[in-house]
Amino acid sequence: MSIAAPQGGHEALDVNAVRRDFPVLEQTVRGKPLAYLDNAATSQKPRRVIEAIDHYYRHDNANIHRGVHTLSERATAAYENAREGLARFINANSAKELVFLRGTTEAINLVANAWARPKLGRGDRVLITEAEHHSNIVPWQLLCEQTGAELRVVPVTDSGELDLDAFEQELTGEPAIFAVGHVSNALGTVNPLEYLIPRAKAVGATVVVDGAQATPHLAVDVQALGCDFYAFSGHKMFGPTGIGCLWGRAEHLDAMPPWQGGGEMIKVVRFDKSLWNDIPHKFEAGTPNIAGAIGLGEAAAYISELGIDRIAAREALLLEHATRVLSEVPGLRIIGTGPHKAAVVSFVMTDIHPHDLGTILDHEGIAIRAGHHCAMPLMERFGVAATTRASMAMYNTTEEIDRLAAALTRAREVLA
Ligand code: 7TS
Repeated sequence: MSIAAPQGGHEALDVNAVRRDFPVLEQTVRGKPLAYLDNAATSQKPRRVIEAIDHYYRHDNANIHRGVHTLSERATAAYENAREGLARFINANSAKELVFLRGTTEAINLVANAWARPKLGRGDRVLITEAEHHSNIVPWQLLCEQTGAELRVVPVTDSGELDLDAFEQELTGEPAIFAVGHVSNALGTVNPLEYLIPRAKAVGATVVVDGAQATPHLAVDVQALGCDFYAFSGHKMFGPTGIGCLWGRAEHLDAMPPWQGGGEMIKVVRFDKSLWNDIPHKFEAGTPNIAGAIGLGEAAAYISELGIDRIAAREALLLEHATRVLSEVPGLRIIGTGPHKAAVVSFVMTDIHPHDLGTILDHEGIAIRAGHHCAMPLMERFGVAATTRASMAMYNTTEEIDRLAAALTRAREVLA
């Protein structure tokens, strides 16, 4: 295990050592070494995350917060310890501001239902952007249908960045909610939250950030950002599937009614009136994904030990390389060309359908994603039905990117 570089130090990551942390990378697919370039869909899991889950089931498995026996105490400590670690990971004020949920999708639905629905009505506005993932569009659309509020959308420019003039114009309508992605999954654009959030807060909006694509790549400090809610998913940051978090300001979470009822989320249940548990447990009805939370805590510790700055530096290098070599492939057009991007390259190739490319690349052992990336309005904005997307993590190599470019050049010769 590499230890995080000292403050200000920029000793580069040892990529070969990092790759050895990920058992899944040591395989061939269709006779070729696996080149896993689909990290925006889900990232791979380091051995220590797999082992933390394994350890829990082998030694500590018990239900939490209720048992009086040793295993239950251990399971509860491990689960709450994971929460503490994740709270530190995003610099939350307190671990009670961090709710364990299934992931970003469930987190945004929770905010829409428990925070926004009781407050909004006809005449209110919900502002989102054209670049959002469906999970930061559809919950707001449902909310607007239920409350009579109006959904407004900030467009993106030809380079895939938010149109800041249009954003300013929308703020004059004083939206009640501004829901925005930190990093676009489809294009890789990093939104300028340090500008957007204070502006939206100044007109009284509640700011909800979809951080699904940010936590694996950038340092996230929810207090410095100044947003109201921040959602993220474990599986995109080297943790397990089916677990993620909603961070919310304590005063908001305290003021919100529960969303789902059941065990865990109550203090007292009587037929005439029940009393809700304290936050964050008020929002964790039923037996949670205990092993998932423990695995996610371990994933955050892994990222912290590698050093998020060193991860970001490595990914910047991969992005620069991928942008250069893919731009040289004949007939290839990159969509999303802004100056601030995570290591995602989305592209189309003249006369070749992304799904055909995906199949050809799989024969080369290269895993990418082809499709609309759950961002159909964004595809429509760029006049395409789908793109091919290579999304990198710090364990990827320039050789893998070169293999991708070579395979695309050959595909073009065969198909176009
Ligand atoms: N928000 C963004 C920006 C995402 O990229 C995704 C998943 C989600 C929300 C939903 O996260 P979940 O963990 O609740 O499913 N994005 C992708 C993708 O780009 N390819 O597959 C899933």
